[in-house]
Amino acid sequence: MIGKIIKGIGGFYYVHCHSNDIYECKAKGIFRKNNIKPLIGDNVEIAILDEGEKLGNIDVILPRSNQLVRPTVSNIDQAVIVFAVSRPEPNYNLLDRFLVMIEEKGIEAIICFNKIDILDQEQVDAIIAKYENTGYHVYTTSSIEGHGIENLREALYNKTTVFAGPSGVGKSSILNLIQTDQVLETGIVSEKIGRGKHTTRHAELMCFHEDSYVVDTPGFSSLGIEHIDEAELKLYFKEFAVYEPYCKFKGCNHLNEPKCGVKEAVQDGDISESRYESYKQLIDELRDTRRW
Ligand SMILES: Nc1nc2c(ncn2[C@@H]2O[C@H](COP(=O)(O)OP(=O)(O)O)[C@@H](O)[C@H]2O)c(=O)[nH]1
Ligand SMILES: [Mg+2]
Ligand SMILES: [Zn+2]
Repeated sequence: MIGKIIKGIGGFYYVHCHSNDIYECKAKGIFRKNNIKPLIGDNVEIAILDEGEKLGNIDVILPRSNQLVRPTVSNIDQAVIVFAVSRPEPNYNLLDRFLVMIEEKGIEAIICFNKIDILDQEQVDAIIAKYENTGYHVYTTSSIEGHGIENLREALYNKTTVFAGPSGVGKSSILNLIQTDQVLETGIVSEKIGRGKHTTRHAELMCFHEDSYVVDTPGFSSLGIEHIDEAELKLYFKEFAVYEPYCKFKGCNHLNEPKCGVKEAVQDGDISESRYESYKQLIDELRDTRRW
């Protein structure tokens, strides 16, 4: 039988199968001998030892499409980067840093601005505008009022999605809603859910719909980018590529070069200033770390 590892505790792996049953499995000694550790997210073939007790053995780990380090999860299809529109104020540099990291891993990214109940529509629009021409889908939600949750949930169907973002922005609250079957567009969210009690320690995949899994991450404290090449960074600001053909110099890094298509696009308002600022700040940071 084929299934997906959703949780690992003390040498046991919990494998979620199409039947919707979860089997408690051990990994065969051969994995340990070959130094292969099953990961959350792995698609595996299991042999059932006891159908009644739901016990099994992991026989085969199917090839992984990718692997994240924090949290350690494999076969991620996409990431939702969650920021609050307020409380805490969005830190766009940090948001762009998340996007860079995810682009670098070749994973699709979605942006979600939560807590829209705190601001009025105009203020929210001004925030979204910064990502308008980036090619990223931007979702707006309020996990307190239930707004936008259903739209977001539909974007997660048939995929394994990691939720990332700073702590306190509402990741766990959103995930709690995504897992409850009827999301209330009108705002009656139970106390327990609304308060976001759930704290995140171990990575665990949660199946909320057929073939649809989500995983929460503890708030990231730091996001190292120092392994990225200075000349490579621009590749991870996807929207720059459209304007690069208008740069006079081949291999233009869009910094001090004259006749730069990207800088012109920023001036014309086609590339968001805050995105370009993030780019320059990250370049400075890369140069500083190289110097040290
Ligand atoms: N006003 C408002 N507060 C929210 C919303 N979503 C979450 N919160 C609150 O923000 C705090 C942090 O939420 P939590 O889900 O734990 O954030 P996490 O650290 O990203 O997982 C909690 O006090 C939540 O009640 C929202 O949409 N609107
Ligand atoms: Mg949380
Ligand atoms: Zn340029």
